[in-house]
Amino acid sequence: RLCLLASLVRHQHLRPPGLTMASGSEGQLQPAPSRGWPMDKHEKNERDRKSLICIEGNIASGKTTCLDYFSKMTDIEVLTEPVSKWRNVRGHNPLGLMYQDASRWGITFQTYVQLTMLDQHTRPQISSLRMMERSIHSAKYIFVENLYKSGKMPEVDYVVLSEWFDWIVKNIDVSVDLIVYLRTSPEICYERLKMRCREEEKIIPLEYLEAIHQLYEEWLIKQTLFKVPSPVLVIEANQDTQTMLELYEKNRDQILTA
Ligand code: DCM
Ligand code: MG
Repeated sequence: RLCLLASLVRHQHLRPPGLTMASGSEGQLQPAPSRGWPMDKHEKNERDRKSLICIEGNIASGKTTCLDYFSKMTDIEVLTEPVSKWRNVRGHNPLGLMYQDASRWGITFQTYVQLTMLDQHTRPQISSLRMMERSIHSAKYIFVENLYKSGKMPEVDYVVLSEWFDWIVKNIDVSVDLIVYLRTSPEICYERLKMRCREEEKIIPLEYLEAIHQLYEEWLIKQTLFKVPSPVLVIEANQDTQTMLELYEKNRDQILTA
């Protein structure tokens, strides 16, 4: 499947408008990273026949619309971000606490995000294709990084979380076969955020979305900051819902080639 995708990438003319491969992966697809966790042969073969696509993008970039579209196909397993757990873990709301006071609660929330995303990555995969909203990789490279870079996460919190993350990547299979990056302008996300009206997110300023956007661009487009775990397919996603749905329809097969 990766070979097929690689050949599609090399033959630029096969790519419909609105879709590009990120520069760092252009024409030189890397094989999926080797899996560190000791697995017996049977288990490894089972996993190798299955693919994981992660839908990445800024807050309110339209990931849910994208996942909703693909969830209508019976042979795809869709895992959305476990936001309801993040808003209610045994009666506590770490997402809300993080937005109220990131310096105090950033580590608490991101530790829980890392755990719940690890749970998603390692859940037994039933169908041959799974789509996930974001990944353990963006949790670390985008959100934890942003908290640290903006001075809201103390270095010791950042280091401890990084140690956990590095251990996980080295010892557990959290590999990804394709990242689909929904590329939006922060202003568009800001508008969509206001419309969806999630209580905890009402205090998010435009500057926060700009910072997250910048990190996504550096990670997935420039590919200068951190390891990119798979090839990246970029979808320009500023357009309205109807146009986006048509774009997914038109490019369905190419996205699913992964
Ligand atoms: N979120 C976060 N840190 C993460 C992942 C998500 O702070 N590692 C937040 C951003 C949004 C919400 O969770 O407020 C998820 O919504 P969305 O999927 O629209 O980004
Ligand atoms: Mg979402």
